[in-house]
Amino acid sequence: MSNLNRSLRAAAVALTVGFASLAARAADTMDNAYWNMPKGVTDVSHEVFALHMAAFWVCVVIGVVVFGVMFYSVFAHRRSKHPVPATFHHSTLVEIIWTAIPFVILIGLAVPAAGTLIKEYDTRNADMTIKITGYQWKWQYEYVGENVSFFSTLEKRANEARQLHSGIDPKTVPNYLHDVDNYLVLPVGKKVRFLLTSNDVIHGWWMPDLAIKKDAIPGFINEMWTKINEPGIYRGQCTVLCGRDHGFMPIVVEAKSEADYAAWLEKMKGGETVAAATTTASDAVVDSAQPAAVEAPVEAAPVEVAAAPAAAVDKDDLMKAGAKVYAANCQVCHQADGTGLPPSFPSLVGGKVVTGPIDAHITQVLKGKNAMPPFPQLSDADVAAVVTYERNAFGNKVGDAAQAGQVAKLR
Ligand code: HEC
Ligand SMILES: [Cu+2]
Repeated sequence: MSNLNRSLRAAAVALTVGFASLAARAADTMDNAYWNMPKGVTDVSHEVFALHMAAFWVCVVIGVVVFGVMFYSVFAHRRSKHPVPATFHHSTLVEIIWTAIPFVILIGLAVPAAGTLIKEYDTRNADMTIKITGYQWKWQYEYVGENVSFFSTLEKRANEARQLHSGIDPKTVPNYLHDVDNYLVLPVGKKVRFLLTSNDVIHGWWMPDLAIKKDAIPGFINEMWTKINEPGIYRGQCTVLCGRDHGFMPIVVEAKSEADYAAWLEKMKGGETVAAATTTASDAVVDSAQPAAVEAPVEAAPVEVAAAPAAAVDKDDLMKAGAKVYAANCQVCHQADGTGLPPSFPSLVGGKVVTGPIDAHITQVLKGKNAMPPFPQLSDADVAAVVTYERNAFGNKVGDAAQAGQVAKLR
């Protein structure tokens, strides 16, 4: 008997020690587990993570206690042991306890959570402000007071790969559907306030590593803020189902040191875009009195543009390039054969703009019109190509061709 007692006690001790070390190991893994919520890189995101873990462990303890009592009762009071059931009912003490304990737990969770919420909503005393506007299907970032503003769209290679029958294996595209052409660049250690709105439907701006997520609603301005602790690249997504390309408007934040950020901002004020350098090319052309004679800084331009020099491009080449630009950017609405989806998305076959003056056609692509979004992120060469393509494909036979220089002047 005492032997049995001793081994039982030993087993209990072993279990306790085992459980404690397991719990410590579990807590450690949970901190960085890819399937858990990310810990993030801001003070607020760390608080959010701590709250999340606290609630989680409370749930684990409750689960263990409740199921423990249940399994114990099922086992200890089984019928073969106690054929005659007890007849007591109602225990005021037990009822008070099982009301008081959850009450204490809930208050214990609510107090720190409210503190974090209040912090999250406090957008005062920001060092800088960025206005974010959602579009179907891209984001616009305006650095308020800095005169810097750009669009951020799905990275080009991913956009090609996602097309039906593209023949490109998405696995070969780095950060497939999680990369954009122009990153939202932010300084570390600065309180950044965001003003969030939308130009068409409701979108959602979500950046898990910064623990911020809010809806972008047309006609409303929502506020949020962040203060990033670590330089790096952070990825997020639109989180409100905003139409057919909802899954193709990712968000990328690049946090830079203050000095690097300042240098980046200076460069942007000089008119360069983050990745494509397309505006540099067009600015160079605009600044010149004789656009055709000027060589665009080809080495700074993306590969596709480099293939198209500033001098007149052959119409066949424009048509070939235009078909690709069309498939990647326009086909979702205007369809592969140009017939669109009337009445929402008009047919381009014999369209008024498509068969009208070419300048108006180019302008509509650059600036958009009503439900047609603007495409300022396309390079001059790409716009020239797609406009030429639309005018001479789908049975249209306008016959003329657009050139990059012409597009630059209309930007
Ligand atoms: C989100 C859907 C959408 C996408 C993507 C889109 N368009 Fe449109 N497009 C429209 C709508 C809507 C109109 C009608 C605008 C209006 O007149 O109110 C339109 C009209 C046009 C017209 C005028 C048609 C005519 O002749 O009357 C042209 C040209 C055009 N789009 C070109 C393009 C090009 C080039 C692209 C790609 C770079 C593109 N569109 C991408 C929705 C879209
Ligand atoms: Cu969206």
